[in-house]
Amino acid sequence: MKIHVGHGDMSAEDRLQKNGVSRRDFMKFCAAVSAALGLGASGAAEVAAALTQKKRPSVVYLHFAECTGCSEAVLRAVEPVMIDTLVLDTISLDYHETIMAAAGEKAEEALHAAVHNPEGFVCVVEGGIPTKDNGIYGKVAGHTMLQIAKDIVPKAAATICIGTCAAFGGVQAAKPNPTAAMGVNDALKDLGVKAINIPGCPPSPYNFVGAVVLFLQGKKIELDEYNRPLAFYGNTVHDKCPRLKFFDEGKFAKSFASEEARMGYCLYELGCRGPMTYNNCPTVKFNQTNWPIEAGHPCIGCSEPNFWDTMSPFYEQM
Ligand code: FSX
Ligand code: SF4
Ligand code: F3S
Repeated sequence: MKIHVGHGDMSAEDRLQKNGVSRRDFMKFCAAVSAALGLGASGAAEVAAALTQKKRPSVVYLHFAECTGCSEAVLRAVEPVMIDTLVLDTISLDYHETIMAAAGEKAEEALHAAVHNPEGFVCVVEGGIPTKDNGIYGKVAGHTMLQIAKDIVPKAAATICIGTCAAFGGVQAAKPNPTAAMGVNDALKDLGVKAINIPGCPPSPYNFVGAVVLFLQGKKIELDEYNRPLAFYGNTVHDKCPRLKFFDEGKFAKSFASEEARMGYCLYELGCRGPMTYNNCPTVKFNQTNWPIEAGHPCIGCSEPNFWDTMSPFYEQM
């Protein structure tokens, strides 16, 4: 795959430093990504090398039907380094409707230029694609999301679906799914598209950055049957849950207000879907700070296909 070479003489580390990210914080972040990748502390240097390499891939980031929570998860992550600074420095983000300064025709021109960049580009998709009635229920700049996806995604050197909506359809695909919304791989299956899925509603920013790192390293990314990288989605939430010992001992919280809930008992009877959900939330956490179950909330299965239908009613034991 060919990648676009970024401009400017400054090294990536200098640019990060200029944006207030110290070498120490950067290495801490790389260690966290390395842990998410299952490489342990020794992988941090490799991650750092991938993220600071001179060649910066051109990225086209498409928004379809969703809540923009995935962009928020990446852009609002603050500790230990500003992931947005890092991500924006590592890639050349040539088109992103939420954060780009350009609007109207200028935005369209930026998209056109990025897609026709002879060095190639990587496509990131956030959001599901309404497909009913030729996709008329979702439009950007007068074009249906379905048509935009058909035009752009097959031209990309690689496509990453960020979030459950782009991966599997998400909330707009929940029953009765009035717009026949679906994930990218389903909507474009006739075009031979095989996007990498990073589901979660929203997904962990580390899983997204980790996928970018694997891509930059040119490594083969092992995927599960739903195209999720096994590095992040190889275990269930339950497998690594800190409340697992209570589950094994049959100690369950009966209500959120109970003493048992306060003591950290298992949330299975309050509707936890951790046993049937593949994700690395317990080990990676969001912002390395916390995650649903540690905060006292059951896992609702947000990284699984069609979880709005298959995992609900939430808060009821399966
Ligand atoms: Fe929202 Fe992203 Fe959920 Fe979907 O997240 S957090 S509805 S996965 O596409 O913006
Ligand atoms: Fe498993 Fe959920 Fe209980 Fe954790 S809280 S042990 S994931 S059932
Ligand atoms: Fe989602 Fe469950 Fe993790 S709800 S964020 S997969 S704990």
